[in-house]
Amino acid sequence: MLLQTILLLISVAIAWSPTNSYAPGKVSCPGNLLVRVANSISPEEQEWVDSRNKITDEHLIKFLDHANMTDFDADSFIHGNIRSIKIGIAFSGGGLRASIAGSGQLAALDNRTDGAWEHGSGGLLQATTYISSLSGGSWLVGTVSLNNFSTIDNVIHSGLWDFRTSIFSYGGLNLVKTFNFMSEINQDLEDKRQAGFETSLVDVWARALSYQFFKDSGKALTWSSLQDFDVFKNHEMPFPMVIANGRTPESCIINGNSTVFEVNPYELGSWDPSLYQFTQVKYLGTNATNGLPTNGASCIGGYDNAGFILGTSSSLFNEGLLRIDNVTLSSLLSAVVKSILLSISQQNNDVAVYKPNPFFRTNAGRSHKIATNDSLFLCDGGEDAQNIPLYPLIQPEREVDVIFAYDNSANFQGWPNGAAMVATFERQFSKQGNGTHFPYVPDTNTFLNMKLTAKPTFFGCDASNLTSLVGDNANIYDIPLIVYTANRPFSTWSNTSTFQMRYDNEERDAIIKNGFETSSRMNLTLDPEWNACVGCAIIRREQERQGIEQSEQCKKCFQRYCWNGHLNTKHVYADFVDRCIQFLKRHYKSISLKAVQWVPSGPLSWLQYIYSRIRWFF
Ligand SMILES: *[C@@H]1O[C@H](CO)[C@@H](O)[C@H](O)[C@H]1NC(C)=O
Ligand SMILES: *[C@@H]1O[C@H](CO)[C@@H](O)[C@H](O)[C@H]1NC(C)=O
Ligand SMILES: *[C@@H]1O[C@H](CO)[C@@H](O)[C@H](O)[C@H]1NC(C)=O
Ligand SMILES: *[C@@H]1O[C@H](CO)[C@@H](O)[C@H](O)[C@H]1NC(C)=O
Ligand SMILES: *[C@@H]1O[C@H](CO)[C@@H](O)[C@H](O)[C@H]1NC(C)=O
Ligand SMILES: *[C@@H]1O[C@H](CO)[C@@H](O)[C@H](O)[C@H]1NC(C)=O
Ligand SMILES: *[C@@H]1O[C@H](CO)[C@@H](O)[C@H](O)[C@H]1NC(C)=O
Ligand SMILES: *[C@@H]1O[C@H](CO)[C@@H](O)[C@H](O)[C@H]1NC(C)=O
Ligand SMILES: *[C@@H]1O[C@H](CO)[C@@H](O)[C@H](O)[C@H]1NC(C)=O
Ligand SMILES: *[C@@H]1O[C@H](CO)[C@@H](O)[C@H](O)[C@H]1NC(C)=O
Ligand SMILES: CC(=O)N[C@H]1CO[C@H](CO)[C@@H](O)[C@@H]1O
Repeated sequence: MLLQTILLLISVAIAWSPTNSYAPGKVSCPGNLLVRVANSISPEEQEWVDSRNKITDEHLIKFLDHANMTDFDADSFIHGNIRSIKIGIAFSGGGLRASIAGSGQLAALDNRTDGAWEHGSGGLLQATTYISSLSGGSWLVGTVSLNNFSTIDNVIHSGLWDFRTSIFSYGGLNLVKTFNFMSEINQDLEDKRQAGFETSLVDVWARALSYQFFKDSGKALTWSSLQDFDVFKNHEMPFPMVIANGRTPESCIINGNSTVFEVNPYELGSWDPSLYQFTQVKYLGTNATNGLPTNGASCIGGYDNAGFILGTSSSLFNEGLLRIDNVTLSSLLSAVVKSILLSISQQNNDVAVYKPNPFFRTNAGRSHKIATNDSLFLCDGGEDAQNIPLYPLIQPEREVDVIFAYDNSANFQGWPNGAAMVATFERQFSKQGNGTHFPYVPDTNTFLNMKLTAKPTFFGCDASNLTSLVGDNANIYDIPLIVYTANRPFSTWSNTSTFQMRYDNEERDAIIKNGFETSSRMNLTLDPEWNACVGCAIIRREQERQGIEQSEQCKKCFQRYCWNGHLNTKHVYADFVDRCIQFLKRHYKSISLKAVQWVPSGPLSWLQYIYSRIRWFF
């Protein structure tokens, strides 16, 4: 009994920072180098995915059986495959809007959600191998993953995700609560400094965020602790990843040439030629040269605080902390705030400083810029315009067959216009593309004009049309098919501002419901065959690899959902439509699906009719 208790305590301790606080502390080093070249997935990931495949195979059979596909036998197809089908899901950035809308989209794929099996795509999440996220999307994936792969319902009911007061004014008018919050953050930063580490604004941001996303504020919760969660060890959840952008020290410009980083439960690093290295995320903070602890330095644990990783991916927002209103702060409080602000390094407010740099003097990258500085600088994963985290999912080493890309960006009146897809498409042709491939997508005007954001759209439907993208060595069947779904108003205006940090519970729940409806074709009412079409997308690459002809049903689905390669690059009559909508909104405060199907009759209804025609222009 005692032994069991001790073992339990040890196993709990592994999951947390060795100091049981925000400060990193000494741990013993692993037997191997801390870095490796990015020419494959890590052995740990490989082993994990091999086991996960067995589980996703079985769930996928259940999902496909239930999808009511004609002329298709899921069991013999999946068991007869050369390799397991791998599904990836990506959640875009876009602040709390992206987290909240994304959570509804995710809930519709999660078989544990009420109604998802009956009128959503329940079970798809259970059949998924990878789930990637950035910025606001990472708050969603981070919350779910690090709370024991919780359901969205549980997250909401456990009291997390309370956005009634903004994180920038946590505690609201309750000065005692606010004071405690500020003092605790101040103490956490002090702890980290005392342990010998630099702090930046992202540390404050990381700590603040954690109060909304983790139980007991996740002070000592590490990102790598995912490795120790039973749900992860038993391969019962998808493999979570978050994205950040690297900044070469001498430039602050983030563009197609910047280095894209991913953080997964085992590693942090980049596939890009400018780094082409991964380091073990558990030992961040260790002084190392080319992956070897410098002068026999001991290794460090706890630097990879979970909030710190999410804060890095969403560093764009930490500027908000500097806008804390001096006037309304009591003098006591402002003393604490000042002490926090004075204690952080003032260089670049949107940049997370990782010092020591885990890649110091590594030399596999083509450009050695990142490896020569003693600090590694990372910032918001969406700052390079690739606001959907597709990058880890299109790495050929991961062999992903289909990606469900959820776009909750704000490009046009708070709605997405496919710009994130275009950015990822273009990047494959740059030096940094390094052998990644992404199907053809049109320009953003076409996205709007052809209503590719109005309902889910498939890209790269025929691998045979992609030969011009790949060189001689690459395999067209390794380019994933993309199922793109954009944020859309079904039952509520879900295009709230990216910087809105306060939501009351009704607004939050309405956007979650709308997200469910977005990813389920309005609970399957707009297309009762939707799950069959999803099934057709999932099995497409494997069918192509085996030379199997699509069923008539799948052909029809593809006619319905695939981008047909046509362009319509004209500017929409944005101004006109906008003015109409403003006018209509004054008369109709609420919107509903009725507006889409409205038959004109009675006074004012012609307005609704016009509205139903034009709103799908967006
Ligand atoms: C299954 O699909 C067929 C034809 O596609 C349709 O007639 C039938 O109603 C569907 N069944 C269910 C339960 O959706
Ligand atoms: C769609 O399903 C979800 C989950 O069951 C539910 O919350 C929502 O109210 C449904 N929407 C409609 C329009 O029925
Ligand atoms: C989802 O849950 C239902 C029961 O609620 C079960 O019959 C089905 O097999 C599950 N599907 C998957 C893919 O796990
Ligand atoms: C995590 O979830 C599993 C079910 O998925 C449950 O059996 C386990 O007790 C949970 N663990 C904690 C620490 O909540
Ligand atoms: C690392 O980058 C920072 C920020 O650009 C710069 O101030 C510093 O001098 C660099 N250090 C080295 C050793 O190059
Ligand atoms: C990327 O770098 C190359 C040269 O190294 C330059 O020609 C190109 O314009 C850069 N791309 C962007 C988007 O800045
Ligand atoms: C890492 O090395 C630097 C410079 O040698 C030193 O100042 C710092 O204390 C070291 N940190 C740890 C955790 O050993
Ligand atoms: C708050 O006050 C300090 C000094 O009084 C000033 O330096 C700082 O810029 C102010 N911050 C804001 C957000 O106004
Ligand atoms: C939401 O969308 C509507 C219609 O596109 C637009 O009129 C409104 O301004 C948008 N709201 C925000 C906050 O962007
Ligand atoms: C693929 O190419 C064929 C023949 O060129 C064309 O008919 C078809 O529309 C293309 N499919 C897509 C999805 O672009
Ligand atoms: C497929 C491909 O081009 N991979 C390259 C990615 O970048 C590294 C580092 O420059 C090269 O070694 C790989 O060959």
